[in-house]
Amino acid sequence: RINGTLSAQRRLHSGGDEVHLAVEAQKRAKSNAPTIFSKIIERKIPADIIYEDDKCLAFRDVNPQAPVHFLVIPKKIIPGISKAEDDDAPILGHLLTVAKNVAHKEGLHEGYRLVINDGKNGAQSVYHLHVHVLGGRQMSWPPG
Ligand code: TR5
Repeated sequence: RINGTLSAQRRLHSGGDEVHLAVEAQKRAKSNAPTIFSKIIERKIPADIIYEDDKCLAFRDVNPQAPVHFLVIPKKIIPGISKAEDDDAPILGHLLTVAKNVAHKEGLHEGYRLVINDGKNGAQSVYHLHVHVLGGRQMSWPPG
């Protein structure tokens, strides 16, 4: 109960559930356990996959923040953009190329937004690099 109250207070002061999720996710990341996205790549858990090649996968976000919201992830395990090596440049470029090709296929002809959250301050909640593609509505700026 005390712990519950403390963590609720921390949530209140630190900005919301995304931050709480990000803090918990960062603890899990330190254990190097495979993430839920590894399980999606291995088809151990289902996802709505809309594109796949030998290097990456795109699937719809389970909690969409826009009429179209999908994620593009590398099959190689890179925990986040800050953990990418300089040698990862080709795969990073490939993720962006796939993101724009699938965005086109999804009919996002009026524009869209790409987002990569990193670490606690970026409110990253899954420590397997992913590019969010959000579209189908007017975006605003700045993001929260
Ligand atoms: O907060 P970051 O940037 O790390 O984004 C992680 C994203 O993964 C969030 O937008 C979640 O909604 C999304 N997510 C989490 C799970 C999940 C998913 N998208 C598709 N399928 C998912 N499964 C099966 N399980 C999840 N835990």
